[in-house]
Amino acid sequence: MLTFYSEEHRLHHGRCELIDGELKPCFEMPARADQVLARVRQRRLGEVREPADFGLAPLLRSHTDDYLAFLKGAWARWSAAGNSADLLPFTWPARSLRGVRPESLHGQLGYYSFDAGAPITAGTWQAVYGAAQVALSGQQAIADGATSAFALCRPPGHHAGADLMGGYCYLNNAAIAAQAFLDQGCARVAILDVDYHHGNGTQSIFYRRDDVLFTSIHGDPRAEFPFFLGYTDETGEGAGEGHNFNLPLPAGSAWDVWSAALEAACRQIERYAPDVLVVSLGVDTFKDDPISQFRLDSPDYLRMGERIARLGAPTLFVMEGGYAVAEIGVNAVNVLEGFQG
Ligand code: SP5
Ligand code: ZN
Repeated sequence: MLTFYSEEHRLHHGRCELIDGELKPCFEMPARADQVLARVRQRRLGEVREPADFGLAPLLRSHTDDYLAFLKGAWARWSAAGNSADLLPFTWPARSLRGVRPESLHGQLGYYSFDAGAPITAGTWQAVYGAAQVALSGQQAIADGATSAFALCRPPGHHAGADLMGGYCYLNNAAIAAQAFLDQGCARVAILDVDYHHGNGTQSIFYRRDDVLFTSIHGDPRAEFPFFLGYTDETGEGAGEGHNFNLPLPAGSAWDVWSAALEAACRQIERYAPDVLVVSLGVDTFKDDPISQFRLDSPDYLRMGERIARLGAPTLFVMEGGYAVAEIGVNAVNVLEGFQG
């Protein structure tokens, strides 16, 4: 399997996030991608390629132009005012406030985010742009006839909405790739999101559409981030009705419970008969993940890949979460090796 990877991910390295009332070093760090790349090479998964540059146009298919302009320009506005610390939001337009777009940088930061988990640093735009190009390069490889590809994206993307960052995510790499398949003539794309957290951004981008089936297995949002989306009664709207399928699971879920949910998701995907499959591949379902509550073990990821392969669709794997850094490479590449058989 071809892997796409860019060194530019390194330009994004947030300093801290708020965890249990303390500022702790960001769990979403460059070493994550390094570990995955090292394992890809160690297992000789296949060639590792630099991404091509498809420009901004395919990003604008899933994100608004004002949001992209904000993301691209935020650091320059911040540093021009004499700042060098990470740029973090602290006020949001929650209920009873207005969804206006203020002029100030911090007002706009709240307007374009849903949590304080997506710091903007000097290199964030370059890194997130690079990650989107990595996803698009994987998409292109499959459009050109490959049966699978791995987009080793960092930062991750599935929490990012059309004009919203959060949960370590800025650009929705999986959504951007899925939209590119449609724009190149695919009629139906299925997205299977196996990250521990609900892919709220991906769901929201495609919620009213019937050309994308979104399925997600995740920690029950009644108890887990992102809390405000990911419930079973979210089934799609308008033309999208019946094309959104959430499978929340309780804390402590291990492979027996998780694999039953995977089976249910796979049946939906089989019924939809997609032209291609995009997998939002988070491995924060691992038993020793520092911020998550499922209990998958490393060999379970081989089984996961095997089941996904039985769907029989050309498959683009897009890296999402996974914060047990020492094991992230083994777990992610196990899915890919399981897929290859
Ligand atoms: C892409 C992705 O996986 N994003 C996840 C963002 C999660 N942010 C919220 C983390 C809250 C962690 N609380 C853990 C408490 C441990 N004592
Ligand atoms: Zn996650």
